[in-house]
Amino acid sequence: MKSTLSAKLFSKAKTLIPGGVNSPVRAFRNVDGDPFFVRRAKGARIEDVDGKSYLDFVGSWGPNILGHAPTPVIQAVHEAAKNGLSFGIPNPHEVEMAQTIIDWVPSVEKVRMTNSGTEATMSAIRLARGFTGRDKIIKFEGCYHGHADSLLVAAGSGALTFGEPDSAGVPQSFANETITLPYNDVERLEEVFSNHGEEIAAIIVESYPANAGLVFPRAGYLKTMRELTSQYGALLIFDEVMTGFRLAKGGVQELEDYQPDLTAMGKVIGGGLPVGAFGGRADVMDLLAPDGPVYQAGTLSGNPLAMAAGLTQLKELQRADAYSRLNHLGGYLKKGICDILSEKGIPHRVNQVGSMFCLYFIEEEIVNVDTVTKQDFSLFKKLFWDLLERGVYLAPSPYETGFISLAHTEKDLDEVLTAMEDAVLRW
Ligand code: KE4
Repeated sequence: MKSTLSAKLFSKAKTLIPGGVNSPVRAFRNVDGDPFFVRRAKGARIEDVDGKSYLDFVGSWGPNILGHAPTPVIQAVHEAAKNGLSFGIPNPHEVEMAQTIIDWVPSVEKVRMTNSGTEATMSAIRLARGFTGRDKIIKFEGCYHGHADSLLVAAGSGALTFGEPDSAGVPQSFANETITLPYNDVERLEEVFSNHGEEIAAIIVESYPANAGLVFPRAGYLKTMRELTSQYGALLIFDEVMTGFRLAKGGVQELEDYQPDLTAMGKVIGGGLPVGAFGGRADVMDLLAPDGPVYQAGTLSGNPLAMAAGLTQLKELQRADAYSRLNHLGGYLKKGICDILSEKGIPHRVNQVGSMFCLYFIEEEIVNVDTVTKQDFSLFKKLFWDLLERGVYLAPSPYETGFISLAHTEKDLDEVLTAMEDAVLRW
């Protein structure tokens, strides 16, 4: 390993922190390498501790929709910090954030803040079980909803009834309550409901799955989920932790025009600070403590700094052209990548919606995670390192989605495309 400061830090980190990281994906295991360490970031660029700078297409996995360290957000955090860092007592920012989320996401009538996306999805599932009095939930292979036990469950051998733990430490008894199905397979979904419909508390689904790259629901798939959950008295939970406030003010719900019963949110609404939220039908949300029997809590939930950061970021997104600009930049990058790889005759597919994109080295339609695993991972890995060398940071995993921010310009995207063309020409 090169004797860079990043390398030295990583060696030290591995003696102190499991895997040297505070979240597994940061360890670069999916690209067989070691991570760099960041010193600072501004706008579309990050700088590592050795002074090398990169155009960033990860954006802290979604929160940084304005780019890094946007001045209005930094100022808002400074101002809020002067008045105190955390109270554990209601503060005005929480009311303004709740009102903003309810205004932006029509299906949300009441909302509660959490400190992460995991807390949001975990709490939404507990609430759905409390509301329906049922235990089973349905999730989909390739969808990631954070690391709560009920959600770390792969499709078991008896996928129609029992799941299998997807992580050590998850009891089989927990996995038994999670039915994991292949995504985009409407027949399997209908079969589960006809056999177990009365036992199912909820479906939880990434509205656009973005943890197996970026996968789109087939026509009618979300409609079927909505119809089956309504028919059998189960709840539909949209996990919009990544897509919410990013693809549109109202997230995928606005684009697809389906209303879930509950929505999990996060990332963008924290402006880069720790945040999550879950909300939806008032008659469901009212079961939460202290009014109702479903307990849920958090010392730092709704803390003033994350609220100030998130509210300021959302205000910036109300600029007239914010989402049209993000959509334009996403389409611009997709076209450029496809032109380069088509010219070179390399099988590929770019799934892109708004400012989210994923490059796959496979040509067929990406139906679900099974298709994703068929792609040429060696080409992905080669491209990742070739671009990093040229100052472009893509997500260090073929299962992650890329993010463009309002700080990116066409000139930045041209820089990426030039780097990609230069790299691919040498393959
Ligand atoms: P957190 O608990 O990491 O805040 O959110 C969990 C979560 C929930 N739902 C969706 C759709 C998510 O994508 C996530 C977390 N996203 C990953 C990136 N794919 C976070 C990166 C990481 O794990 O370090």
